[in-house]
Amino acid sequence: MHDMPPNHPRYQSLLLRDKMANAYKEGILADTALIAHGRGEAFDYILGEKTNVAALNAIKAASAALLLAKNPVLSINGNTSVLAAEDIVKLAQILPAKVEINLFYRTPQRVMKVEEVLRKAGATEILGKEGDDYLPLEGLEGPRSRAHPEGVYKADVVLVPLEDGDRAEALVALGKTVITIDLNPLSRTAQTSSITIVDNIVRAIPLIIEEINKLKGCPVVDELESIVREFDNKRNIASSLQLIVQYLEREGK
Ligand code: PTJ
Repeated sequence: MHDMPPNHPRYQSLLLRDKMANAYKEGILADTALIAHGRGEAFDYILGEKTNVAALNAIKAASAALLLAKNPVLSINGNTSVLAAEDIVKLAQILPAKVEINLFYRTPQRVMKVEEVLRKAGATEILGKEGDDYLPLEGLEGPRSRAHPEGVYKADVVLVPLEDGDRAEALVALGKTVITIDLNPLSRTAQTSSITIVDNIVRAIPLIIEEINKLKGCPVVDELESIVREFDNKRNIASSLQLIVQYLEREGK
């Protein structure tokens, strides 16, 4: 970490930047990962860097969908592994859910690096490794179409944080419930997913864990089903946009 006093107003954000820059140097991240991170930061700024009510609403629906799933899978890319590996492992354990590496810019070296990050965070079973079986996902081309037969391929609910639009669209077209975490409510991923959490992944995953622990006590499946049924993603994304507008109006006064 560069010399940065903890009382610096942008301390948390600078810590994350440093983590990402180091991970890039270690070869864990894609060439454009830092650009993706910067875009996320910009949206986080205009959301007041806080989890808002619309995000909490989506987090509740996502948690219920994950609890109801027969085969939930957490799909992990470079950015997600660097920003949230420990929380991802915790989430996979409490559900339980499978963890699968899926990279947009897939190279064998990066797959191994991401695997190492997940192992260091405590993951024991990881799908999508080099040499693992895979089947092509309809609607995607090349290495990006790889899906593990026991993982994303047969999953009913998939969490795909910080994803690209094509993949989210392809998974939805295959009839899967797609949950994403994306700070940009206008991205194609955000717009096409089944449940979109417009929040920073570093805040959202711990909140999903908290919500799942709460909902786990829920004795009736009906209640979880009605949480998912009543959730309207389009309306919820519109609320996120409204909250951005309100925040900017307040700041502009
Ligand atoms: O590791 P790979 O090869 O799979 O590549 C990963 C990246 C993220 C580089 C790749 O999937 C990509 O280029 O993604 P995009 O199309 O830039 O989309 C990433 C989305 O995540 C953008 O809409 C960002 O606003 C959003 N985002 C970035 N950082 C965060 C975030 N959302 C939530 N929390 C963040 N910390």
